[in-house]
Amino acid sequence: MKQKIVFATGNEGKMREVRMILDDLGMEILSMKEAGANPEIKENGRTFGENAEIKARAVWECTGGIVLADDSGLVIDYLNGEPGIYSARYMGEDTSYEIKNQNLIDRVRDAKGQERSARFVCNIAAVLPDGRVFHSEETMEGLIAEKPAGSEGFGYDPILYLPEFGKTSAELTLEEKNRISHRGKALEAMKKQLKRLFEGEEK
Ligand code: ITT
Repeated sequence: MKQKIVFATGNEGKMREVRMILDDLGMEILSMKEAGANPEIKENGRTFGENAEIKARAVWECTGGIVLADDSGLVIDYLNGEPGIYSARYMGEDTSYEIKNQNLIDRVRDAKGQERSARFVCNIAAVLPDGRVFHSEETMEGLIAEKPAGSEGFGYDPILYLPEFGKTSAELTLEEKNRISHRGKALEAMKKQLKRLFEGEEK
């Protein structure tokens, strides 16, 4: 039987990326919904890492096994790190990203060049069957775009402009984004940690 990993997210955009990135592990990847877990999760941590661990642990309490979670967000230097760990909740969970993205662009309108620096951050927490927790964290660096562009991805992708590509994150294909993104890199690092652990345990 295939080994399973449960991924503790309710965000479909994240889940689509995660499935592609974890595909080569040869394990069955289940969303928490598919695993039948729907715990009440209070994301009251002070960092991406604390929140990722809160989500992974809450789902692990329901399912056991291996559970991964992602806490991520957009950090804008000109706004002292906002929206940061509050990215999903910024202006309210039900406010459209069209409105949130335009609002952030408006708030940085006086910033020029490098003053517009920003990044996506992703922390992945993994809880193992025995309850041990491991983390990985990565970023994708860019600038806040002058105007939103692109329709791929989700969330704040249309406003993170990536100078090396001359495009926003929402103008990359799923494959291109996964190769360079905060989530792609953090999950690759986590895959390495997990492989090392499993190999160590088989000896
Ligand atoms: P879960 O907690 O269920 O995983 P969530 O969307 O609430 O879903 P977070 O608390 O980690 O997840 O918030 C992450 C938010 O940061 C997300 O909703 C987007 O607004 C933003 N974000 C993170 N990664 C992103 C990406 O790759 N592209 C665009 N926006 C991203």
